[in-house]
This record gives sequence, C-alpha cells and structure tokens, in this order.
Amino acid sequence: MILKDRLAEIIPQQREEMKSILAKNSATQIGEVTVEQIFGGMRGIKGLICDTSEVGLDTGLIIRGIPILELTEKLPEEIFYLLLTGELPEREALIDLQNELKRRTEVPFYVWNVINGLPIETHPMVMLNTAVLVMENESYFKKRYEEGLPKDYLWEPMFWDALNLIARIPVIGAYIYRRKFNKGPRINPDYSLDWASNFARLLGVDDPDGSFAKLMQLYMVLHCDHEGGNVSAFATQTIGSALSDIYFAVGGGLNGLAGPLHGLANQECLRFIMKLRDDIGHTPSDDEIKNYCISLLDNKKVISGYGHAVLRVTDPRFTALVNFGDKMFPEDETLIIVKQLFEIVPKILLAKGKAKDPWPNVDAASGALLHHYGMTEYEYYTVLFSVSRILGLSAQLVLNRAFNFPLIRPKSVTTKWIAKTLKEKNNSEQKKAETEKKPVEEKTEQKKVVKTN
Ligand code: HAX
Repeated sequence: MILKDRLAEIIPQQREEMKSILAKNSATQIGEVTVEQIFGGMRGIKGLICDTSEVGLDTGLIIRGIPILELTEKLPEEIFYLLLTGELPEREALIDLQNELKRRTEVPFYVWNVINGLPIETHPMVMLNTAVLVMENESYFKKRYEEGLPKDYLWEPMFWDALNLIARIPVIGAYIYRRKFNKGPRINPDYSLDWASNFARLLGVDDPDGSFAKLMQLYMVLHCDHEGGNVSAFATQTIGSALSDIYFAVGGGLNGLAGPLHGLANQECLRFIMKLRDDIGHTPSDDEIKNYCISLLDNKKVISGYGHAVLRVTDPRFTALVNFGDKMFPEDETLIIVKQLFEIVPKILLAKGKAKDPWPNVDAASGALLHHYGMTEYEYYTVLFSVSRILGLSAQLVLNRAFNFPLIRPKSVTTKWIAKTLKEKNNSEQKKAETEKKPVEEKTEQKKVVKTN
C-alpha cells in the first residue's frame, strides 16, 4: 500500500533526526515552569512532541506547516495522509488509501448488538465510545505485541488498526444517529463515494443538492487534529504510551472529548443559541443579544463557543464554517445570530477582562450549519467531532509508535511540596540578598569614615 510504504521510507529518517537532536542536546534546558502553570492545568508547558499539527496562539491550526484555511477543499483522506507523512498524496496514493478504507468498512456484527442493547436514552457519545471499546478484540496491534513483534515494528499493526477504525467509524457513527433519533434502518455504504460523502449518505440527511456532503467534508477536515496537548489527544497518547492498543487509547480520548469544556461544547453551543432565541422570543436585535450575554456572565455562566485554552485570535475553523454558511444560506436565522454574537461577545468578554481569549472557537459556528440541514439533534454533534478527530488521534498513535516514544509519566507534586519549596526558595533568596547587602553597607561605612577623617 502506497501510504504504508511511504511511512516505511520516512520513519527511519525521522528516527535518525530525533536521535541526533537528543544525542547533541539531551540536557539543554528550553523552558521553565511557574507555580501558576502547575496549578493551572499545565497550560503552556512545553513537554510533548506532536508532529501532526500545531496550534499557534495567533494563527490557529496548522497541519504540517499548512494553515487550515488552505486545506478546506481537501478530502479527509488527503488530510490523514498529510498528518502521517507531512505530504499531500498524489492521485494514485489517494485512491489507494480510499480503496484500502473501503475494504475495511465491515463492522463486526456484535457491535450492532452492543449498540442495540443500550437504552435509547443513552448519550450518543456513550454509544460511540462503547462501540469503539468493544472492538478492542479486533486489535492487530495487541495480537502482534503478544507475539513479541520487536518495538521498532509496532507502528505497522497500529497503522492497520488505525485504517480499520477510520473505515468503520462513519458506519457506526451514522447508525447511532439513525437509531437514537428514530431515523429509520441502517443505510448501506456506497463504495463509489469518498469517506466524508459516504458518511453524509449513511446519516440519511436530506441532501438534494449535495451541499450537506460538502459540509461533512469540510467539518471532517476542520476537526481532524489540534496538536497533542488538548484533552482528547493527550489522553489518547498517554494511554497509547502504555502500549495499549488503538481501541483502548482512542476510547479514552473520546471520553475526554465528551466533556463540555472540550468536544461537548458544540452541543452546548447550539443549545445556547436556541435558548437565546427562545428566551428573547423573536429574531433578536444586537442590543437584546448584548444584554442577554451580559446577564449570563453576571450569573457566572460561560458563553459557549467563546474562549480557548491556546488560541488568542478568532479560530480559523470558525471562519471557514461561517464562510461556508455565507456562501450556501446567508439568510439563515441561526447563522445570522452566530454572526451577531461574533460582533458582540468578544467586546463584552474583553470588557469583563476575565477570559484570556474572547474570540470564537470552532464550536461557535458548527451547530448552526448542521441545524440548517435539519440536523437539530445537538446531543449528536460530539459524535461528528469524534468521527473526524479519530483521524488525528490515530495518526498521532501511529507516529508515537513509529518513534518509540516512551511511557508518558510526568512528575506530580503535593501542595505541601510546593509550599515547602517556595519557603526554601524565599529563605535562600533572602539570605543571598542579605549577604549581597552586607559588603555594600560595609563599604559605605568605610567611605563615611574616610570622609569624616
Ligand atoms: N464565557 C465566560 N467566561 C469565560 C469564557 C467564556 N466563554 N471563557 C473563559 N472564561 C472565564 C473562565 O471561566 C475563567 O474564569 P474563572 O477564573 O472564574 O474560572 C477565566 O475566564 C479564565 O479562563 P481562560 O484561562 O481564559 O480559559 P481556560 O483556558 O481556562 O478555558 C475554555 C478555555 C475553552 C474551557 C473556556 O474559554 C470556556 O469555558 N469556553 C466556553 C466553552 C467552550 O466554548 N469550549 C470549547 C472549546 C473549544 C474546544 O476545545 N472544542 O473542543
């Protein structure tokens, strides 16, 4: 397979590059840690390698050196190739990857039984995560590890597991949508379609002009990866570093994605817009939106879709989604509210001075576009996010095995240790200051003596 062969070519070179950096610089210090960072979710501490993508605080997502806004026309399969290799595939390599995925779409029968056994009230993310976890039995990585495959080659079974998971996840995700929201029986895949268009078809959303499939393509590209330190990526990589297979690792990451400060924010965001619309009772004016948001903040609520742990500018993924909506349905009421919020919320957050990033993130727009296509079941939105993010989580897992990254095990400390360390530091600084002060005082005394004499 072309992608697999390409990886086999470039992995040894990249291993050598990493080895050489380490050999020459292993003790070089390139960062410091503050007490605020230790108590503050390790924000900003540089302590991980992730080559698939980076998030600049003033640029947003950059995949292998390419800003995300330059990739919006690409297929998710092309992005997966890019995440893994740093190169966009030629046509032949793309078709080869697509065929490989199509060959692997068959979902084991017991997955349907497990999903069907869950109560219908179960959150769609629980259905998805359960389905991912029960497929653990299928892991080729686990099998090869148990057979004693040397660690330099473990990335290969991880790669095949990644392809299986990526091929099946749209089929499973779409079934969850249809079952949970009573949309009718499971739809069979169409093997002539690309991965995202097939997912759109499997969901069964009415799409006479094909624009919902276009939205799925864009959505899957925009959400695929967001460097290595976010909750889902970090959880996935930590679990993977214990040589757990992809099903355990991605399952863990998806559980993190289901948190309202991370992936679940997209469901919260549309819920917030709908509630705002209902509470105001008519198409809201700018002033009504402003007062509504101020009262939310006064009541210690967060404004969903605004702020980010890393970004300090408007998320380019938000821009890409709003551009899509503007092109397709500029008169849509929900989209118009999204744009009003964009004009109003950053100013209010800036004035309040608490949020470090007052700008919209990707979730501020995504729900509005789905809502336009009648996909109003916002509880489902994090599953869409997950189907996409599995591309990045899997690519990171394959590369981490390719580079033999060790067990992730940062050191934690107790609050007592921090207090003791600070006390010792203050004492020693005080002593230092006193000893530095002494000779100066002595010198001044001497000078005084000379003067009086
Ligand atoms: N509305 C109100 N207050 C906000 C805020 C918002 N949108 N964003 C941040 N703040 C507040 C925080 O709650 C925090 O208050 P406290 O000190 O009282 O706890 C203060 O501003 C400082 O927070 P921060 O350092 O700017 O933000 P964090 O890095 O701690 O958190 C969050 C980043 C994204 C979680 C945060 O901005 C937030 O809660 N936003 C709303 C939820 C949201 O949109 N989440 C989606 C994030 C995108 C994502 O990962 N998707 O997967």
